[in-house]
Amino acid sequence: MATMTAPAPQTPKPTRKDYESDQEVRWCPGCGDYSILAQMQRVCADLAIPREKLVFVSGIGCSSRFPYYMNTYGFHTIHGRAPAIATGVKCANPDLMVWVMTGDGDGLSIGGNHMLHTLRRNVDLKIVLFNNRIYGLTKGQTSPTSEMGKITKSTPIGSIEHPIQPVAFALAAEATFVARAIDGEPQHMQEVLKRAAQHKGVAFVEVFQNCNIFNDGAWEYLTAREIRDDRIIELRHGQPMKFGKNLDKGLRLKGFRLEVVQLGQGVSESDLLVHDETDEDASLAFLLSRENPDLPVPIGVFRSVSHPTYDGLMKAQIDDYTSKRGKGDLRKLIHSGQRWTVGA
Ligand SMILES: Cc1ncc(C[n+]2csc(CCOP(=O)(O)OP(=O)(O)O)c2C)c(N)n1
Ligand code: SF4
Repeated sequence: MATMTAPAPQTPKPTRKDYESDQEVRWCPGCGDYSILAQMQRVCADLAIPREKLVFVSGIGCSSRFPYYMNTYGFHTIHGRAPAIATGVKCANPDLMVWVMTGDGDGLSIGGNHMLHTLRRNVDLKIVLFNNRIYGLTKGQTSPTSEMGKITKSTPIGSIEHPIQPVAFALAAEATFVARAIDGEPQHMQEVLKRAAQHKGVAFVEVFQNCNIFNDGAWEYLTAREIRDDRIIELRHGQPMKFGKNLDKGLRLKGFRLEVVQLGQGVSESDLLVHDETDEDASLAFLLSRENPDLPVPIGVFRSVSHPTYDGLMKAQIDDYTSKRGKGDLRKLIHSGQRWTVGA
């Protein structure tokens, strides 16, 4: 008689709710952070990432409250130090997917040095930088992305600092995945976060995020419905760089610079630049990342290349050394060499 085997129990596909914690969300009503949280929860559900494999690490700031709201592992750490702590988490637990959630102040001011080295080392971390061009938590002082001349509580007669461009910074550090999204474009943000999650190596995502209390409308000059199509260009790998309401404008190279051209006036699609996110040479991506009032602002994936990861190289080095020299003995090491006894 044929034996019947019972079908293996099916685990239901997770939903966004599975990734929501029971904590009350304490961001101001209308804050752009809500959108980032919602898209992240959707992406985790869509990719069915097991909750016990996920860790969110943050520094200090409104954005850094993020780990409380995810029903996963998480650390709310110290100002600017999330990349360092996340590096430790990832190196000690290579199976985990580790996200760093940071703000423009947290990640680029006090944490700028840590961010730089994490990016250049290609630690397999996913970094989301909430850029609201202000310090939100401390009630509206200038941040490293605030525009020149900005009036804030810390700059009552105008900021005299030139702002940093987070995407240009990440590209200059040779980050292997660099992208940009907008809080008000949820579908596009999901695509970008999914790509970041799937990237092997450091993934840096800048999100234009509105702080409606201390810097309301900071991105309106790009994102307002009436002008959005003319001010923003979506980068798509392998596609010509077109933009505009009727997709009738494009970008091409003129010498070492980018220029906007109108299609149809002696200019055809074949004259336009074609986006290649896999180009090892990040020069064009860097050109695209530069702020220029004459050019549209790119969103999407600027760069996605494959390099060995820091955590992978570290493990390989330790494994190789251990196979040659055997397992180490920390106690023996500490008690070896010259020692002193400090008397009373
Ligand atoms: C060592 C240290 N210095 C300064 C502060 C004060 N502080 C708290 S959050 C913050 C900046 C937060 O700005 P940002 O990273 O842009 O985050 P947002 O609140 O806008 O999300 C500062 C300066 C601190 N908590 N610790
Ligand atoms: S202060 Fe700004 S960034 Fe912070 S929660 Fe409120 S709206 Fe959001």
